[in-house]
Amino acid sequence: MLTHTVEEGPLLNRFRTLWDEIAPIGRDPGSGGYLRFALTEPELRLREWFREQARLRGMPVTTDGNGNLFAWWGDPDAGDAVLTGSHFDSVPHGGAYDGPLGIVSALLAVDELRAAGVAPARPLVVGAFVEEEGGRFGVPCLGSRLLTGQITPDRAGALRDAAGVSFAEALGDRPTGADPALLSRLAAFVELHVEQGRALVDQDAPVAVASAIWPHGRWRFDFTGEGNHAGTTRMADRRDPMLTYAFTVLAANKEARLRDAHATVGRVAVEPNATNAIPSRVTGWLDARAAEPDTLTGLVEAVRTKAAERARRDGTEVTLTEESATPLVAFDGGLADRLAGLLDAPVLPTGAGHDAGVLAAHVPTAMIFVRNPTGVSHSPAESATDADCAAGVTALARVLEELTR
Ligand code: HGY
Ligand code: MN
Ligand code: MN
Repeated sequence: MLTHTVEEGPLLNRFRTLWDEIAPIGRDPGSGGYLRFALTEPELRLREWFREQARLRGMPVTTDGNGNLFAWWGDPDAGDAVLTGSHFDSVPHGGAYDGPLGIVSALLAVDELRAAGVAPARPLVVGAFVEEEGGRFGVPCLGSRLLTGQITPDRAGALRDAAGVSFAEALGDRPTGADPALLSRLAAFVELHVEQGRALVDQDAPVAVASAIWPHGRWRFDFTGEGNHAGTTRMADRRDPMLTYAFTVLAANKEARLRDAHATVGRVAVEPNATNAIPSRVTGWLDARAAEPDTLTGLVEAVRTKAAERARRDGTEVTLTEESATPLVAFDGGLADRLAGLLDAPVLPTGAGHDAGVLAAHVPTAMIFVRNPTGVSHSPAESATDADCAAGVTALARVLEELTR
């Protein structure tokens, strides 16, 4: 096990030292991206690393029975605690920073406060949420949705990964679900996250405070037709769901552009998925997001209508199933303004979902973004400079000092 005592020296070096401890974990040598799916070996190693880092800091670790971990500086039962943290899991071949930066920065912020002799007047707790990306079990922010009761333990426990393993099996037990007692002991939640866009690069600012998260969701399209031989079936006789799927992808792109919204189909499954067989079924997942709820509703309805029209032409069937939905999240305005003033930082919305977006309905919540020079995320190209990450730690430490007075 890699052990690490708090290094002396500039924060930038201490960031790099701690960061280098986790950088190799789950990294795919081919793509340079990360394969850190919830509760699989790489993410389990990161959870163990988290426990070790907490132990080195004398911070007891609790769990809420849903796979979320909490390392406490102060009495877990005292109440009025300030939570900070993020997630370890990644999308397939995702970047290094999305998630882990919030956890590493939180640990280093604790070190900064202690080195400055700060004694928080209320508990400070570092959280690691499970399955934020939904990359293994299909529902994003699964851990924070369980904690807040947004999803039932039965539905969450029954979610299965591509190999058929259920979340309950991966967790080792049925998730316990909502924990209102824990939520009632939280006074605030601040999540630091790498920015997933170019706003900070264009504003030349190292950190920003979040104002809102766009409403967004995931919808599963199931297209069914008639599987048949690629060589002997006349084009006029086909009922090819791949055709309806392809048209739907183009329609989603067009309808999003018309609404200045975002629509992505990044995941598809084909049965039987053979080069020389007309598919019997094609499943495509639509990720749709828009600045306003009505725009999002209109976008999804337009895509559904176009898909149904095309299915009639193709002689195929199409069904649409909502798999997850996140309403517009307007972060606590007073808190956002207070942090923006404290940090002299810009305030900006994001189209990316976060655990902070789930907790915001239960606890005063804020987000701090750290500049991403490429603006790219959910890709190996995601990046952040050590200097900006150190600036993020400093910003988070100042915010936590302010909130735990
Ligand atoms: O998909 C998202 O917006 C987040 O990164 N889970
Ligand atoms: Mn992400
Ligand atoms: Mn994230």
